Amino acid sequence: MTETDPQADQVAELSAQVCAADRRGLARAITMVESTRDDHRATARLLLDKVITSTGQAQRIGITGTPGVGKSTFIEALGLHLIEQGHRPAVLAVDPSSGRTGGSILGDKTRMTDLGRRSEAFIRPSPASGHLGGVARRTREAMLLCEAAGFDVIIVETVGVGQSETAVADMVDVFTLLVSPGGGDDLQGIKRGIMELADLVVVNKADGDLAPAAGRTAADYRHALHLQRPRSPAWTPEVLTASALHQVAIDEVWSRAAAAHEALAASGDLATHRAAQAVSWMHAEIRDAMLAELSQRPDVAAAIAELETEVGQGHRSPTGAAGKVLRLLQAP
Ligand SMILES: Nc1nc2c(ncn2[C@@H]2O[C@H](COP(=O)(O)OP(=O)(O)O)[C@@H](O)[C@H]2O)c(=O)[nH]1
Ligand SMILES: [Mg+2]
Repeated sequence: MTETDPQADQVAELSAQVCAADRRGLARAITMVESTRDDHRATARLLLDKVITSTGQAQRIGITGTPGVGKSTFIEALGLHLIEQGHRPAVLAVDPSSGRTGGSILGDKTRMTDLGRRSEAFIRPSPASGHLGGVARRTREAMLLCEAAGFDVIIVETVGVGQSETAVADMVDVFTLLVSPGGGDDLQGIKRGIMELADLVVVNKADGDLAPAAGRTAADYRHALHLQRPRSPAWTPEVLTASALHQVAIDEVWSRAAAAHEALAASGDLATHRAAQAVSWMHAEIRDAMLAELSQRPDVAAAIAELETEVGQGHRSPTGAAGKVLRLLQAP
């Protein structure tokens, strides 16, 4: 009767360690969800199912901005401020470039040395793997594990490459755009779609010679935001100025982020939003699992290879080819 199931044992051990806020256990659990090995994925699924009821208590904050705008400096200052306030921040990242180039755009986590040294904080760089969907999924799963471990503010950082801002906006509650002081040209450099996702815009580097320009940039952004419809009737996006380097107005940024969170929660939009996010993650998981399943059926994989040629040469329609693959899948 006491037959052991190594996978169940491992899940029980990891989930106990995570829920006991054991940092090494948490790091191991995240490594498990980041792995693409089939057995690791299976363990990760069981683990996530086990901890899911211990998640959802954190404030999930996204931060984006172009390289050099001061994200790392800002997150370190914010993280230290949060610790002072009695919070336990976890910092995660979505950086789809890190796998491909071997060097990350974001990844200078060494810059966050003071925060990294604090036992109240947890910093995890972006999973180093190819496509955005996979990287985003693993960050989402790491976020859940961090929440189960009792981290109560999750900061997810990304840089404005490809669709990574959208992916991060889709996993957080409050999305923050960090910008530099600069003229109107700068404002136009920010993709329109990104502005529409922002709950807060922070003009960083509002210090020294850059202070007057920061004020003008803030006014430009206020004007631009004024022209667009807020994402939620409960919260109108705000523009703030701050200096991450000199730790000026970090407290104010946090208090406005917390206010946004509170307003969204009070209106019920936060719950609606999270439910929609979770359901859309599920659909993404189903799609990925289906595709993985497809590639594991040799007959189907061979048919797809043939169909690719036919479709490429224009002998068969893409729709017809997809239908043929589906019929093959349904065959026993
Ligand atoms: N003057 C000033 N410089 C800053 C500020 N925040 C960051 N920097 C500098 O900007 C550069 C890029 O910062 P970093 O945090 O690495 O930017 P990231 O690429 O967005 O992560 C570094 O040299 C920082 O010291 C700030 O508030 N004021
Ligand atoms: Mg950085």
